[in-house]
Amino acid sequence: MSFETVSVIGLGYIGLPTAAMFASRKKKVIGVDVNQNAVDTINRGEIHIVEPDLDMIVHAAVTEGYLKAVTTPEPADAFLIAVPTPFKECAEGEIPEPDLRFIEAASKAIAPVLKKGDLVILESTSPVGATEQMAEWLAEARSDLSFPQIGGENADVNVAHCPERVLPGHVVRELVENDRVIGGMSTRCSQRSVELYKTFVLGDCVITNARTAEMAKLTENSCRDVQIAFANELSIICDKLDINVWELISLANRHPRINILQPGPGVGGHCIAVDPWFIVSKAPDEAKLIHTARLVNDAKPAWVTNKVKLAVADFLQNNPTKTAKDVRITCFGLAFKPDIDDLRESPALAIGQEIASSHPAVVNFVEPNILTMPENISNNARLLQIDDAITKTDIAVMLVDHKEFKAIKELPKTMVVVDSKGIWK
Ligand code: SAJ
Repeated sequence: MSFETVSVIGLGYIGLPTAAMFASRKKKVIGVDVNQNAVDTINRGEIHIVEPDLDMIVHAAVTEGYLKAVTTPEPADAFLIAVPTPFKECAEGEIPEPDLRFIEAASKAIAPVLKKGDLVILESTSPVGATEQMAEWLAEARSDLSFPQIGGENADVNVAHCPERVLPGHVVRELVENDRVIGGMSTRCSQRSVELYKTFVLGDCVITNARTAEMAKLTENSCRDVQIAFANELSIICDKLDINVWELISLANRHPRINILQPGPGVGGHCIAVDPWFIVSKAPDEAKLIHTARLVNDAKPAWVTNKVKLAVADFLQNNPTKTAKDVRITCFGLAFKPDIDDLRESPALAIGQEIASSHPAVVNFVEPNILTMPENISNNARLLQIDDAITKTDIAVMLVDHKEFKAIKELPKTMVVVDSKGIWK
């Protein structure tokens, strides 16, 4: 049975580009989101997120009539669920537990419009067992239909997990080129999912079961987290031993089998700092390395903040006529990684907030990718352009290696630099 109509539930950083790719291949796509503002924006042919090239694709898809957005699900042949999977609030020191309430809400929302022959795919990054749990929620809501946990190969509705793996900033290209891991709850579920993704995916669609597909995604992001933690730990050791960590890593990386990642102010974004906890919470006694990597990366912002405080103390010692109120600090970068505007879970933002709330003078910020300061940062902060900021800085705190900062050739000789990204060294 072919897929005439595809519905994507959750029109965020993954769901909207995915919906747009299906629409660009002339599938009829119904995008569903609880956010009325997002729905209205998309229906005007515009987008509510920043992602290169996506605006043109969405605009074409909407004006040609292949993509529409709604707030309540409508019947379709395939449903892709791409909603957030955050973790639950927990006390400091406790292991965060995944929060599946958005998957549950999406399952309950599509259940009434499901029909025999439909395919439901969970794309959201999920703890092991979430796809089976989603199938249970669907079965509870629709006792008239059979699902793979009971119906197996002959189920009325097929269910699979196919995690998204695209890198923010490169989503349009990676959606097409990356290989996909397809974890069906039965062989037929997998085969039908491959057929669906082959609408636009040029990479391989590799079949496994749902639990392995869930774990594969968590493994990829945990692997990166562990490797970044190694680089961050090295940076702290090298600081103590008076060694330039960036020179050290570039030397070690000349070994044919070594490829160390780069240290920084910590790990941000909504994926790498979150997903490893989904493994740790399921296997707390076994996941020792993954757990420690999370703690190492989460501790890095406080280490950088402390470096800034030490730099202020040094500055005052070298300038005895000045008080802390006279020290002009500028933080370079607020985003969670270079050349994007995304501030979610950004270590640079956390460091900036801490400096602005503890320093007795106004703190300058430079972030070329945003126009106004985020509301939750202290009043004690102002956004400046690069050139202006450089003339008004005693202590520069380098937090994000944006291309504009890398292009700066020379800094004033008197400027003290706390460089968490090693671009001004
Ligand atoms: N970072 C470092 N040092 C490095 C590399 C990254 O400190 O050498 C930091 C970044 O500055 C950032 C954080 O890590 O704060 C995460 O950035 P990232 O570029 O590593 O990853 P994300 O979160 O943008 O996207 C990741 C990707 N996963 C992997 O590369 C394994 C992407 O493919 C996933 O689809 C995405 O998570 C996701 O949605 O899960």
